Amino acid sequence: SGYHVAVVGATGAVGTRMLKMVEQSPLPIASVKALASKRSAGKKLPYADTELTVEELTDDSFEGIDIALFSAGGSVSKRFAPSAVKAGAIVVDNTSAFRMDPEIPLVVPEVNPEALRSHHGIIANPNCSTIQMVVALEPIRKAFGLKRIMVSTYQAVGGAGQRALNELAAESKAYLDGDVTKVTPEILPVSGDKKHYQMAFNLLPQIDVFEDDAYTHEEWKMIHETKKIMKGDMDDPELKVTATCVRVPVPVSHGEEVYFEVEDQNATADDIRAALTGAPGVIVQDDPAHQIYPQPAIAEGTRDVYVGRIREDAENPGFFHMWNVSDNLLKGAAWNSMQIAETMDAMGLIQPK
Ligand code: A2P
Ligand code: 11C
Repeated sequence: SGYHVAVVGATGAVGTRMLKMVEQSPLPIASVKALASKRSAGKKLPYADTELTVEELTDDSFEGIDIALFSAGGSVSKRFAPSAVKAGAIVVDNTSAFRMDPEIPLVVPEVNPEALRSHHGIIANPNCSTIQMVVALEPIRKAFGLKRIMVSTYQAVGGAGQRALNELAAESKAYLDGDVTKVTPEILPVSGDKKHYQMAFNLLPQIDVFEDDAYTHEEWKMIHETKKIMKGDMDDPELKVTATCVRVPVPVSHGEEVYFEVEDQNATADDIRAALTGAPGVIVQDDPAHQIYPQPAIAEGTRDVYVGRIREDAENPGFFHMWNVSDNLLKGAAWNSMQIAETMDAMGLIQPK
């Protein structure tokens, strides 16, 4: 016996990695179903030493399924997650469809695993840029209290999906061949928005659509998701968060410069470094004398959040800077989702049927 698992969006940038996370999980896995749109039905995907045949997602896809990992966009989750719950599956949803629903836990296992206990069948997986930031900030909040976060992100193209990665590759090649205009941008910054811009050898200060207040929706997510995840602790005073999100021409792994204020005015950079050393999911790479600091090219393919460049702000007591990097498709998505399922198993909240 073991868990029957379904991956919805199995052909995508996150879905293919979800299959890897299932394959590498220590949980007993009895079967795996790869679901995607009608376009991909019949396509083969590698799994362990065999392959899976992609099936079209329908309301009947979840019979006998214990764990359903969703990453096929918010509208697909809204439409099909209820069918999965009805069939008795636990849904871990990697889209923004349910994150702000007060009845639905929004979980990063290193930060707020206890929130899993109040689930009603659906668990929301936060946005990638939120996840890596809260993993790095939670040990600091626990030790010194946290008053304020000001974050600037350097986000990888893979966050916008496989088609965005293909666009970056095509533009980069055209640029190096001498004429980047040979490729017409169609996806970035946001596939559904009116204008599209060159990403190769460029920076785009727009991730997701603009809100009325001139913040982008990605920035909105970092602000509100962080509060929902971190303020689960009732002792925490009001936490102030602001964000600026920028897309950089890196394929995988987001970087973040996090400027934050702690409550304990006596804390030093050494204290912050000590609190992060050995913290769950965190690896400190912070040795300026030897030019050691986190980098996307090194983080890609791994599950941890790497933290470095920790330093006191020279002019504002109680304020610090740190730089963190994590694979946005793993800890930011596929791994955090599977880790939620593994944590629920360890907490006795799920078991194979
Ligand atoms: P498909 O390959 O059949 O289009 P990415 O984030 O990399 O763009 O991947 C999106 C994933 O979501 C893909 O697996 C895609 O499948 C899947 N998907 C998109 N629309 C639907 C839909 N209506 N029903 C099921 N899966 C969908
Ligand atoms: C990006 N953070 O880098 C986005 C991708 O809410 O799950 C993830 C969007 C989300 O484009």
